[in-house]
Amino acid sequence: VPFVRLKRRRGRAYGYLVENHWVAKAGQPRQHVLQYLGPADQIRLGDLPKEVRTVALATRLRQASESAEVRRATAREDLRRELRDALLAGHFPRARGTALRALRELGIAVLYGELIPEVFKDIGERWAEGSLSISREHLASGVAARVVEYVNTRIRPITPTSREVVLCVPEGENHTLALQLAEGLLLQKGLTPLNVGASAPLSSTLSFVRERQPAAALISVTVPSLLGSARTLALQIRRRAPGIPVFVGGQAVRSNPARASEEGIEFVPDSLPTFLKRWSLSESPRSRNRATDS
Ligand code: B12
Repeated sequence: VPFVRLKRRRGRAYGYLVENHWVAKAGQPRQHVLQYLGPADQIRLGDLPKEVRTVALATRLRQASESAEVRRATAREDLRRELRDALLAGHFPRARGTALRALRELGIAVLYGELIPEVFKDIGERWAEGSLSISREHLASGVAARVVEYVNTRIRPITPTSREVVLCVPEGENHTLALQLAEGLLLQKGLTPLNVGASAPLSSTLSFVRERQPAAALISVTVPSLLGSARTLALQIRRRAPGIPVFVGGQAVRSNPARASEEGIEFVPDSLPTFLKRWSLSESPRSRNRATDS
């Protein structure tokens, strides 16, 4: 009869489906591995043959997944702290190394949707209360921009297409890190981000969108008093380039989640990875993409 054996290696348990064979010559049984089942925290009892599902095994698998959860949470906290410290120190190689480790261990959705915003929330609070100078905040933002740029160049799309998505902020908005995060997340989805960044006058953004006819436009707005400008930008895009879906998100939207969406304009209070995970381009009308002048 087969059974499951859990073997510990470097603090983590791994499962094997094994069977005992009687070895006459040796006068004792020998264990025979039928199948390697992977890390114990990832084994689901229901996937195993009925005859091996014991109460004791269920308990041990539950314990394994609980301690894996603790390990992940600790690793996440360590990475967040290391990233914050490296950014505040203005240390690019260390910040890049930590970001790459977070990318590997936690994935891009956690790095871009949780760690980086949390680190900057922390930095922003210290800056607001005066315990962090403007220079150090600027240093951290500058290094973060370079790190995100670096991580983005290493992203390989899952399913490449050539569809373009315009990324912009309303006039007067200087918080642009979210646009860079969106670049990486869109690249991963196989889309081509066109990040027009900050300080573009409204008219220029409008003619750009009209000319490129992207699959969508994403607007990020951080400063709450610019929420109105973001809405105007969205309405103008819809007027000048009808049919292009526009999404408005960012801290200003998150702090006003009741904002009603309008025809073709959606105010999204989610993080970028959460939004992009549920957003599928097939919902939006196909547009003419011009893969010219780059
Ligand atoms: C870095 C920073 C700056 C840098 C920006 C550098 C740059 N190139 O981006 C600089 C120095 C330019 C700056 C300037 C200012 N800043 Co500033 N800044 C910050 C800081 C520390 C981090 C912002 C950031 O990049 N966060 C990380 C990003 C990635 O997180 P996020 O924006 O939340 O994005 C997530 C979601 O919101 C969402 N999302 C974002 N965009 C979109 C879009 C879509 C479509 C969707 C679906 C989702 C989505 O997904 C993202 C995660 O995946 C914040 C503190 C904080 N709490 O964030 C203050 C903060 C935003 N700044 C603040 C202020 C006051 C200012 C200034 C007015 C300061 C001044 N007196 O000059 C100016 C304003 C300039 C302007 N008009 O824009 C205040 C805003 C307070 C308020 N509520 O009004 C904050 C909160 C600091 C504070 N605690 O007081 N700032």
